[in-house]
Amino acid sequence: MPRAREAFIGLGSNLGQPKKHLMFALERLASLPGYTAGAVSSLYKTAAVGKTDQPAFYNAVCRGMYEGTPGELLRALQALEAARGRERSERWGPRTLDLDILLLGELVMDQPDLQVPHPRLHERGFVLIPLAELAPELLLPRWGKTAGQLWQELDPAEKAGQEVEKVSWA
Ligand code: A4P
Ligand code: MG
Repeated sequence: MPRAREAFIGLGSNLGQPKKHLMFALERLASLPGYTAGAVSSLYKTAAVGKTDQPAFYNAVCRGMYEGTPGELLRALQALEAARGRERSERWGPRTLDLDILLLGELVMDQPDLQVPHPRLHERGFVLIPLAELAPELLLPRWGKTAGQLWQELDPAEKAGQEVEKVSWA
């Protein structure tokens, strides 16, 4: 059995009833074999990044301990996405539920189907802001900086249009 690692998972949704999809994912994660749930960030309403002509997203980050391989965690997250009717029609397009592995302890891996830390984490307010809320002191592997530092240091041109607004989970 692999050793337990601290997992940070990014949650996103911009189709149907986003809060319900995210709450479903958090509930199911809490009972995922090998996963021990920890804190969940605030909920954020965020302007779509990448492909901008789509509805605003709801994003959050959760932390927990995961005892299993990275591939097992990816497959478990993809099963939860599928359970919410996720269809992969276009890259970066609208989705009912997107679950990304952001960090797995100190692990750095770069395989075609799985990169950890998440390769675009450092340029996205919808990840960095909730991550900084949950783990303000954590130095992220690969960058050796905190999430807050990465956000502050991000090129203003990349930051432009990345509105991130805290909203209620209720
Ligand atoms: N994959 C590789 N590494 C990982 C990882 N660390 N965690 C692979 C999860 N998956 C990982 O993902 C495509 C493939 O990435 C998977 O098959 C897996 O093997 P996907 O979820 O099928 O497709 P996607 O999400 O459309 O693509 P991608 O490249 O993962 O997109 P991103 O980077 O996740 O961006 N704007 C706002 N405001 N909020 C958002 O949540 N999300 C995206 C998606 C774009 N803009 C957004 C948001
Ligand atoms: Mg994804």
